[in-house]
Amino acid sequence: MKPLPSSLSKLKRALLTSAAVAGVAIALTPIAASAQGVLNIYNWSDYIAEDTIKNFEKETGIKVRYDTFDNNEILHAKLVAGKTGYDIVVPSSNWAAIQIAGGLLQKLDKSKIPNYKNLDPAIMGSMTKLDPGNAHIIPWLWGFTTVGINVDKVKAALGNLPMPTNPYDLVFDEKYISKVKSCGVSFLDSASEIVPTMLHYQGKYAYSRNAADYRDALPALQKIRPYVTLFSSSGYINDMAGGSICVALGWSGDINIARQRAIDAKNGNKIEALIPPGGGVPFFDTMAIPADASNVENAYKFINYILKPEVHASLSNKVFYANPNKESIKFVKKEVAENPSVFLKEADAKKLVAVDSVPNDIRRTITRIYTSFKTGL
Ligand code: N2P
Repeated sequence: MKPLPSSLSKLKRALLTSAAVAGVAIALTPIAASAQGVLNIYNWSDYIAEDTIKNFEKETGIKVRYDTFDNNEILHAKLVAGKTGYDIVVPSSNWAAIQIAGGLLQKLDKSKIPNYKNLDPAIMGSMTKLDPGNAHIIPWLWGFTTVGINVDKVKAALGNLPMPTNPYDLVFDEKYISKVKSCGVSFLDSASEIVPTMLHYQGKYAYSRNAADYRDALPALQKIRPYVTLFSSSGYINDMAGGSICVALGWSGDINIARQRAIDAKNGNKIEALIPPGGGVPFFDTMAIPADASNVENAYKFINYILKPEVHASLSNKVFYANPNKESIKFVKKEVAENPSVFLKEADAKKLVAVDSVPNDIRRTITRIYTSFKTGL
């Protein structure tokens, strides 16, 4: 090799020396930072406390990217398309069942989740129907699809008509919804929430395998369609809090978030999540690791972190959904623990429809019925 001209070789020497000196820093700093790596999470909107991710990052050195969705259909489509780039996803258990069958979620190594022991065995037992052996999914939070109201606005809109005993009448019975339309009615924008709830209202099994039950639900849905003023699965929280809608077919915790935001804003809107006396339609949202996740070890660290009693409690305290962590209850604020639409009284819990999954052909029927309802076509 031709010797380098002396000025160049001096420069090279200088570079090598400074690299050797700086090398300690260059070699160690980035490796130390990236050794902990990253974690990509895809969760529901309004479903976490402000400090959950911050504390996890501080505790582990892992850098989190956190994205949100607001219905199962969106998450499912992403998982089916593949290469989501996510390491943690949070499907409802009945959707997870389809994803498990399709090989889209990893089998969990429970030895990597020491806090698994904190989970309530009764809840875990009920989940084995959809995830045999609790092999793939760990519950995040749970709640139910129900009706939220702005108490004074609904009273005013109903006029002489007394409040129905069954809150679902407010949204599914033309007699009521035609009245409350004047103060704004919002429905969740999700086929798998609206259609099964209508079946349940009609006295059918919410997860019926009989396509005729779904076809029968369509005329009832079409009848009330003109009175639905908004379809929303997340924005309705602020609309309720602010008073631009007075009735929402929504999720129990979200309605309680709206209640809290109205209290904090001192705007006089009294929001209430109603508990259907005939039982509501519950959901269990669950943490899972996609089959093609890149940061699996970090995903385990996150699952284990969420299962710490004080962390799980902090989620319930913030978003008003019940958690499945039996050790967390002592960290749940008294007013949240005693809110009957968050941690249901036993009599109400018993009446909930047990979560089930439906086969693909029924899922397609549900989508068709919903689209036809929503678009009027
Ligand atoms: C999050 C609501 C999730 C409940 N805002 C529905 N699975």
